[in-house]
Amino acid sequence: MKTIRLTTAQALVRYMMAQRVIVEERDLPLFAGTFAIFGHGNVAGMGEALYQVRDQFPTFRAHNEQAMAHAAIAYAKTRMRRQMMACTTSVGPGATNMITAAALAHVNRLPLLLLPGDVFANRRPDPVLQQIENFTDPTTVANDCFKPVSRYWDRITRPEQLITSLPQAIRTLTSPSDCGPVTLCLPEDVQAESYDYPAVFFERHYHDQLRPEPDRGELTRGLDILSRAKKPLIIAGGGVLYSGATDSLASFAERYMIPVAETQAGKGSLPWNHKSAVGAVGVTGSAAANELAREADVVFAIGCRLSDFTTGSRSLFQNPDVTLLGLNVCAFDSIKHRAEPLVCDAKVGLEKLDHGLSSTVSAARKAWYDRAYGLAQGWHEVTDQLTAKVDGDCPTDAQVVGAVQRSAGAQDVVVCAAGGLPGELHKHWRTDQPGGYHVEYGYSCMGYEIAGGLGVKMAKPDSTVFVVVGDGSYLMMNSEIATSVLLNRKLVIVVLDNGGFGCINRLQQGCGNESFNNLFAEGTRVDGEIPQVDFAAHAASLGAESTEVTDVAGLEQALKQARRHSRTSVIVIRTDAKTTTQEGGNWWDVPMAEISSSEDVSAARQVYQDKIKHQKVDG
Ligand SMILES: Cc1ncc(C[n+]2csc(CCOP(=O)(O)OP(=O)(O)O)c2C)c(N)n1
Ligand SMILES: [Mg+2]
Repeated sequence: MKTIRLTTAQALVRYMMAQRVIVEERDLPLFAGTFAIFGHGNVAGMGEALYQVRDQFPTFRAHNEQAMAHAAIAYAKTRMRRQMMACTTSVGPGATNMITAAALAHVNRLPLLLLPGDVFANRRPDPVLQQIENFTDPTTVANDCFKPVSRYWDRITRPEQLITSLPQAIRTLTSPSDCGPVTLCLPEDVQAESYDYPAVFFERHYHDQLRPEPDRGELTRGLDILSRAKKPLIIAGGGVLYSGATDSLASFAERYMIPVAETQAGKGSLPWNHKSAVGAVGVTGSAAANELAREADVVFAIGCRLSDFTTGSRSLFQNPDVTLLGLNVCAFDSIKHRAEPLVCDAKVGLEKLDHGLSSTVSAARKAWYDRAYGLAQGWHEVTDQLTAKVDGDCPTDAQVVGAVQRSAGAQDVVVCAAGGLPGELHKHWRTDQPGGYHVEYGYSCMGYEIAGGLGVKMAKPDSTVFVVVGDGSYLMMNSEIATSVLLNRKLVIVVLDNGGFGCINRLQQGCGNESFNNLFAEGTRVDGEIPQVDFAAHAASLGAESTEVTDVAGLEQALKQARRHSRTSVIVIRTDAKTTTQEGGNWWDVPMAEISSSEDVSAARQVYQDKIKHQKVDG
């Protein structure tokens, strides 16, 4: 057998480079490169291996391990999971900094290859710098924390373990159903050890997009459910986009007259003004989609996790005879809420259903579809009104969203993750294309926004990437502004400064509580002074263009300039912390104190007790 002698790190890198995909007839690497922050735990092992191939396999230097993993995740999401990136770190804090990002990739079902350095397998220098030292089990180390947030986890304690572990790791990353983060812990001594690897291990390997077909029985039941439905509603989740099923969905919905609502991950499944589109559904949903969801006799969830935000914590689907049909490539998701499962790829599933359904649509169905269209038009008017240009300082989030929307072209992308903005964007943002709306709302992780924007820009260099971010999220993680300058990946970042954690403050008050510990100006212990954070000066210090504006007209002007700048631009605007879109939406389960000395809390609890009666928890 022909062999090649390589270090573990060299073999790992070479194997990554051999993995390929064909996307839209282009022959591309599965891994677009790796982000890296070096320390003693990876600089001499992985660092050496990456240096050797730096011209063929790019290494990107970042500033925070969590943030670089966010960027890698955003890259994979933008490439619809067909291409991805790796992240290599040192041992200890560099490694554990990525745990939040691993959780984010896990919940969002996105591929991410994490390569944290690990303590010496030979244990000679124990305890090495940054080793935690378990008192009773020396095999339990900090990197074990990745286990619950990884779809595949391994520790490579001998070089030859790569031969069996790497194919499984790649299978997980490229599987439509098991997709998620893979963690391969790399003890620092093992990274540098060599082995005679079989040459065939490094042969080019192409990874097809797998499209599982449905079971015949499940398909028959699905056809039966859909053909009997008088008031069906499709809920399109991220799975529609990852499957590339958007065209199939558009024609299916039109042919069978089924309105389509979208989750946060599924937004963009249909162009916003498509005949069948009724907009966002759930807690952050449009009044149109939610009215239909309350009445629907069949909820046809496609590629959707049915999270509490989609189902209004199981209160939204109020028709007593509602049947759920769960078309999902992932069996785990397909049976939630007593759904009839249809386990298959979204595109394939829709095509099979299309084959089996009669094209004659009942009058009841037609009336429902026409009504849905009318409701959607009504919602567009709400959006027009709430996002319109206004005079005066301190606009609402929706008005800022309107200005960004007016500045964005058809190919551009909006990025967000946490705070009040995802709700406003879900309700009001309009996109014509899959991938035009990039809101991470599975983990809704503050600090994803700017780093995520960087990943989006790396994946879609020709689009303008608008990052809209609250002051809280900005302060939590902004270091990748410097990385975007360093890598020449321009972002347009709009910081909405409402003086603190606005959405949690509103939630707190909605639960009967006083403002406490959220806004700088209200109910926050201030022993010193309220910090007047100069976000524009801060962004400039990281190398960005920056400016502060006071009103929507100023914002529009600044956005125009930002489009012309070649560098990342940060635009700061003070916004109203109290006003959000009241139209649309749905109740969300946030438990309140059962006993309290506050009358307001007790009153809120009473309301809560009533609300939870409408939750349907039956499967
Ligand atoms: C890492 C992380 N910590 C805490 C939270 C809980 N949380 C959600 S939104 C929010 C406040 C966000 O503040 P900001 O970015 O200013 O947005 P705003 O609410 O003001 O719109 C907090 C603390 C979170 N989602 N992520
Ligand atoms: Mg804020």
